[in-house]
Amino acid sequence: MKIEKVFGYQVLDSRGRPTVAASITLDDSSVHTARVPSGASTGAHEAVELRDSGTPREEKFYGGKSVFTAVAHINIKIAPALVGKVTALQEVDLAMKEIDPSLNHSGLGANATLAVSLAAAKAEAHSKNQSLARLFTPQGPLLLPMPMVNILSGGAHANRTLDIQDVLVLPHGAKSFSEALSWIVAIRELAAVRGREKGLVTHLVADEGGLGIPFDSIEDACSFVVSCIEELGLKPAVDVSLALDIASTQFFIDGKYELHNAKKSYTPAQFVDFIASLIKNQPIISIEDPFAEDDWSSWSNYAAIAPQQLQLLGDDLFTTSPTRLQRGITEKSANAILIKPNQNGLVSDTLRVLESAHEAGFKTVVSARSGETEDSWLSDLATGWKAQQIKVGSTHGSERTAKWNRLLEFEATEETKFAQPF
Ligand code: 2PG
Ligand code: MG
Repeated sequence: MKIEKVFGYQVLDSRGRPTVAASITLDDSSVHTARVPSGASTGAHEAVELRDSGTPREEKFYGGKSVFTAVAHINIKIAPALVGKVTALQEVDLAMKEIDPSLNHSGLGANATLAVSLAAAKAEAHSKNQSLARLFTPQGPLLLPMPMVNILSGGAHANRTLDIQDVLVLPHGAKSFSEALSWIVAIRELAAVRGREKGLVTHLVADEGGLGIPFDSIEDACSFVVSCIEELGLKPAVDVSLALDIASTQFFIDGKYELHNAKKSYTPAQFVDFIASLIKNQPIISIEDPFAEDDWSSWSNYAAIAPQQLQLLGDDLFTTSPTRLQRGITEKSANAILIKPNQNGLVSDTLRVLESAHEAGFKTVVSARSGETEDSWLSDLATGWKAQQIKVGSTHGSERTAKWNRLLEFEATEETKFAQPF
């Protein structure tokens, strides 16, 4: 099938901030639309998200965050290069690289390129009469990813109620995706009730749908979630383990890790020890960004002493970049990578990063952003790509449940297997 029209426009994300949508119309008149997400704790090495701040296109009521420049790039630069071509993700991505050869997509904007790339993937799936997940796994059971789900939010997502960004749970003892999700919903509900009883603020639903409950110490936040897991009759470390997103780049200031709520300041070497003791004392199976995005030596120092079964996960460290992943593999900085398509800017290149990670024996977690939309392509990608893990925030907010519901749809209607990465 051929591409008849490519069209970009501005929509809103779950924080009410502008983001880019793109639609591709094929010559059978079908329309394939994709919307891109946006982060808050954004890594310095991510592909460039174009916003209009300081440009003539800036829309005054959006505080510089409008995306009309990126939208114009779709309509004026990308569309003419694609109209009339056969729809194929690889070709579309290649055409955009020819228009803007920069590695970080600073010319067109990664928000423009990703919107078109995703729409192209959806259009190609349609042209083959497949779902987006089946475009990548045409045959055999679909591998449903293990959900890594936010219970407590802090950092940039919840006005720093916690020094770290998230306390999440991994229900690795569950036998099916739907059982895993039922445990998570129960843990989040109970955490809300117990938090309220203790007089902690729980009215706040944070950016990713988690609970914004303030704790001064990371250990106390972890123990609180563990107590909820136990109260439900689930066994910590056996049924459900903790996962933390430390998002430490956010509090790495002048070479020191500054925990404001805990009123503590650590040198990198001291912070390595701090993380090591946290991991010893709590049933944590995965830790993301324990060290800052360019503090490579702390990463490899800790990796050398970390328990073997611990998932040491790079988000801001790798920013879904092939070169940064390569460095991490060489320096043995981590053993897992967070895969965020909008950190990279193209679907095909994001898949290549995931494949290189798997080849190097790394685990992969396909991840949403804190600013999301009701689109559910992420669930198709995580499943079709056999990522084995997915992170989309909590179980509140339609932009989050859209992803969970897509996975429940696969489980209900397709032949599936539930990934067991732990
Ligand atoms: C992260 C993400 C999602 P953000 O740090 O992993 O939780 O946050 O999208 O704000 O970068
Ligand atoms: Mg992160």
